[in-house]
Amino acid sequence: MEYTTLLLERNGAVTKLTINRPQALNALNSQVLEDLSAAFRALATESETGVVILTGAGEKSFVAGADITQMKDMTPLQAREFAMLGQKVTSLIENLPQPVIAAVNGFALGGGCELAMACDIRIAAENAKFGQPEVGLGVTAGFGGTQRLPRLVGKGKAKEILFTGDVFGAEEALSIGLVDRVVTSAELQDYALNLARKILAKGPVAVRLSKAAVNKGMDMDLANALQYEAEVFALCFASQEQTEGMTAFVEKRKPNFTGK
Ligand code: DAK
Repeated sequence: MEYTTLLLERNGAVTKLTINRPQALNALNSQVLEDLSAAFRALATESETGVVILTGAGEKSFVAGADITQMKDMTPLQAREFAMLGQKVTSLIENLPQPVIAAVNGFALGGGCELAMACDIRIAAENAKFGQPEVGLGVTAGFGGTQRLPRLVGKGKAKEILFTGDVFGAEEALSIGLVDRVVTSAELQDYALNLARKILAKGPVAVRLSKAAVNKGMDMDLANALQYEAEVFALCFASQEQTEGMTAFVEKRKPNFTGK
């Protein structure tokens, strides 16, 4: 499928989505959000895609936030619709069965930071810049930032970031747990692709269930989350993958996973 504001590239079982509005630093307007929503809905049922990489076009920006030009004259009802569209996209990413890697290639501000936070793993180029500058524009974060940021970096740090609107670099993002690794700009896309391939070499059913267990478990109390983990673990024993993985170990060979 063709998208107006997205480039979709397939590299074996890795699908890369590139937000392609470099003239506006890949800011999220309604069209980008509609395209992302359609793309992730389609990917959810695509068995050929094992891992998704999300990045931004150009060398300067992942996503410089929601489109301020579009938001400027919104009515409260339009703002609500816009926030719901952004939240739909972030939820689609979070609930996508396959892992999603954000390759953050520059500015990840406001809605851009929120988009990256909805992904499973964040790899940042050393020139990446993060922040939630919404308070400087007279609004709160609207695409999940007030909820996902404290879950990633803790309540105090999240409040400091949300109250000050400060922009900070990749090393600081790494030190607070907002990103998982920092690499050079030149290495970023290959690093993300190799990480995707490393994941693809493992059991796809187990990887998908691991994502569900972490995400759902984080929203439960520990006792229920552990019960959920046990159910997910049990479910693996209904897959061919578990038989193949364990048989391969016993036979001292590499497993041949088929995703079943
Ligand atoms: N929206 C629209 N256009 C943007 C943009 C943005 N967020 N960011 C950059 N651009 C455009 C610039 O206007 C400029 O366009 P032209 O003037 O060339 O036509 C082009 O991209 C290049 O940008 P600059 O010339 O400004 O480039 P610089 O290198 O000088 O500066 C910058 C880069 C990233 C520091 C700067 O562009 C900047 O500060 N951008 C805004 C960053 C920002 O504040 N982002 C957060 C946006 S607020 C909600 C729903 C959603 C949200 C909140 C509430 N609800 C409904 C409750 C989300 C809010 C946000 O994300």
